[in-house]
Amino acid sequence: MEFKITFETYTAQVEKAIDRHLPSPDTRPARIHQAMRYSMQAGGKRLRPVLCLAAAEIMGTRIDPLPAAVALECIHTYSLIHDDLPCMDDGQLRRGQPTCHRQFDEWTAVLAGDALLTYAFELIARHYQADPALGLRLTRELAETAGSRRLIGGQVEDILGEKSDYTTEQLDFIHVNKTAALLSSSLVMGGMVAEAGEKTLTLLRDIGRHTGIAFQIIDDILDATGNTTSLGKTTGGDAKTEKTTYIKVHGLDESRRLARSYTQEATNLCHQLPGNSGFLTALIQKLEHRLT
Ligand code: GRG
Repeated sequence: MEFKITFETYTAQVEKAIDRHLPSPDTRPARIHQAMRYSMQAGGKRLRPVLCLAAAEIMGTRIDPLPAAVALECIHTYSLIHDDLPCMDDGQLRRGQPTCHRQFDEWTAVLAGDALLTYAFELIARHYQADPALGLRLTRELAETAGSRRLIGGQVEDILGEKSDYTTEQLDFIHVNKTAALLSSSLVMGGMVAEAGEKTLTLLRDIGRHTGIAFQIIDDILDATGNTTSLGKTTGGDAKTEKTTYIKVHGLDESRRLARSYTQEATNLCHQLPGNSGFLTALIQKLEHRLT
C-alpha cells in the first residue's frame, strides 16, 4: 500500500510537470505541439522520471529534479514515436492509443519525435542554469545515452538483427544500450541533481543496468506471450519481424530465470545506497512481476 501511494505521488508530480513544462498546445505551429503532447500525455508508466525522482529523494535533494525527469520522458517518448514509424516497427497502438503517425501522419510523427528530443535539452539548459556545472553534467549524461553509441546504437543493431541469428554478446549490446542505458541515466541524473558522489553514481548506474536488462527480457516475454489490449501496444511484433530476442536465444523458462536473476542483482545493489532505498527496491521487484 505504501509503495502504491509513493508511486502514485511521484507519477502525479510527473504528469503535472509534463503539462507545465511542455509548450501549450496552441503554441504556433499548433500541429507539432499537439502531436508532442498527444504522445507525451497518452499515459505510460513514467518509469524513467519516477526512477529519477526516487534516486534524488534517496540522496536528499535541494534542487528540483522534475525538469530532469520530464527531459528523460521526452527522450523516451521520442524514441517510442520513432520506433513505431512504418520504416521501423510500424506499430499501430502505443499506450492504448493509435501511434503518433496513425493519429496525425508520418511527417508530423517524425517532427514530433525530433522536437521532443531537442526539447529535452532545452529543459535542462533552462532549468539548471543557476548551477551551470550541474546543467553540463546532466546534458552530457543524457546526450551520451541518447546518442549513436547507446540508445540509437542499440536500435541500429536491433534492426540489423532482424531475420538473422545474433550471438548473446550482440543481444546484450542491444539491451544494454537500447533499454538499460536510459534507465541507468534516469537514476544517475536523479543522483546528480542531489549532488551524489562518484561512488554512489556508479552504484546507481549499475542498478539501472541490471534493472534495464531485466526490464527488456520481460518486455520480450510480454511481446511473445502478452496481449495487445492489456498492454496497450502492438504485441507479437518481434516474431513477425523475426527479431532476435532473449526468448529466441535462451527460451522462455531461461529468460524468466535471467529476468529474476538481474532483478535480484539490482535489488542487492540498492541496499548499498546511502539512504532509504525501500521504494526503489520495491519498484524494481514490481517490474519483474509485470510477468505474473
Ligand atoms: C532512437 C528510434 C530510436 C529508438 C531507440 C527505445 C527504442 C530504441 C525503441 C523503443 C521501443 C522499445 C521496445 C524499446 C525498448 C525499451 C522499452 C521496453 C520501451 C517501453 O518502455 P515502457 O514499457 O513504456 O516503460 P511506457 O509506454 O510505459 O512509457
